[in-house]
Parts: sequence; structure tokens; C-alpha cells
Amino acid sequence: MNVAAKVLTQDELKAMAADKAIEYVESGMVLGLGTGSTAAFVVAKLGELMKSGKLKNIVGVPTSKRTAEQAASLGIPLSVLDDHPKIDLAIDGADEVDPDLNLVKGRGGALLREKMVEAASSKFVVVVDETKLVDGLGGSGLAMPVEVVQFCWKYNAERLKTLPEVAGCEAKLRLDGDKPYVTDNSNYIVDLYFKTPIKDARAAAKAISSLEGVVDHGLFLDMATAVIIAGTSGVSVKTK
Ligand code: ABF
Repeated sequence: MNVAAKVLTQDELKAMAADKAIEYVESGMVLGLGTGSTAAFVVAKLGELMKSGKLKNIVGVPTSKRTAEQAASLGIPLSVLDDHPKIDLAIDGADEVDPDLNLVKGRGGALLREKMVEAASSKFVVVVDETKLVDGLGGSGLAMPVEVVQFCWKYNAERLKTLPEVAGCEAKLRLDGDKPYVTDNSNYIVDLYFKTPIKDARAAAKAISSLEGVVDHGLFLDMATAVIIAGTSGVSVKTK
């Protein structure tokens, strides 16, 4: 009898990626804890393994208030970069992954803390399902976030739009209902939308960062050590 292959849900794929990522974790590590639905599977798995005693003496450095709450509810000891400036391993999701393992992150709104924690990590492992793979960053047509100070955000949105490095993009203030979305750092997010992939992500990152009032952006270039991709045909790991 022919048994049709089971179609996996996106959540099942995310859980598969998380299971693989947790293999990188060793007792005694300081761990950067990501944000988002895929990272939440990693935190849940970590909580289980710590509860069963298979992993011990882990300290987690969360990348958002949301993740801090989840980790605390699972009894994972938490810290901050001020007390643990060197992180052994960070595991987090992403919104887009290009063939060189450069990323767009921050659609979940936690880009600044994610970038700070992941930049301080010796290893940064990214967990995604295969829908996140793109040929070029910005290519999904979905948001590439820029965290800006609240002060004169419109002025900054206009300036972002006119940067030649991101020519042709649209810039929209992220909303939470009918109010501006406010990040954990009390800033706003201006989402950039591209019709075609960003030609030179490095130049775009530099130009965006050069604007006063921009706090950070969702281009995470040359940061990932490995990307774990869960797809219908299984889990694969890409490294540089
Ligand atoms: C975080 O969560 C973000 O950088 C990214 O925006 C998002 C991905 O979320 P999900 O795993 O829910 O798709 O990692």
C-alpha cells in the first residue's frame, strides 16, 4: 500500500529545527535566547532538558521581555549582558536567510536586543523553516525593520526612503492596533518594503546606520555561524 508522505505543519518544522539546535547546547554555557515562534520552541526544549537534569548550570540572556517571561516560567536562570558580556552560544530565528547566511531579522520587533546579544556570542545558530530562504535580502517582499527613536520618526522615515542604497523602498511606521508599535527599548519601528532584493546589503546597512535617530536595523550580516533549516525533506545545517 502506498502511504502518502505526511505533510508537516510549519510548527512541526520549527520544532524540528529547535531539536537540532539544542544539540549545540552544553551544560555550563551562557546562552543567548532568541525571540519569535521558532526561538520559543528552543527555549521550551531547553526548559525540558534542564528540568530533567540533562542540561545543568545554564544561564540564559534573553533578547526580549517576551523571551525573558517564557524562560523565567520554565525556571531557566537569566542574566543580562552587563553581567555576562561574553555569550557562548546564541540561538534565534530569522525572517530571511540568503545563500551567504546573511539575515533579515526583527519582524518580531526585538532586533536591537537580538543584535546586541548575538554580536556578543562566540557562536550564533539560526533556526528557520525553509520558507525563510531567499535569493537576496529584502526579496520576500515582507518588512525589513528599522528601529528609530520616537522623536520625529516621520522625518527619519522620509530620509530612509530617499537613501540611494535602498532606492524604491516603501517606509511604513509599524502599528500595534491603531497606535505605533513600541519596542522593548521604547522606540518605534519603521518597516521598509522592497519590490526587488536589496542590491548591496552591506552598503544599505551602512547608509541606514548613518542616519541620526536610527537605533539599529534588521540586516544581520556576517553574524550567523550556522543556519539550521527544517524542510519537508528533513533538517539540514548550513555553515559558511
Ligand atoms: C526573531 O523572530 C526575529 O528576529 C524574527 O523577526 C522572528 C522570526 O520569527 P518566527 O520564528 O516566529 O518566524 O528571531
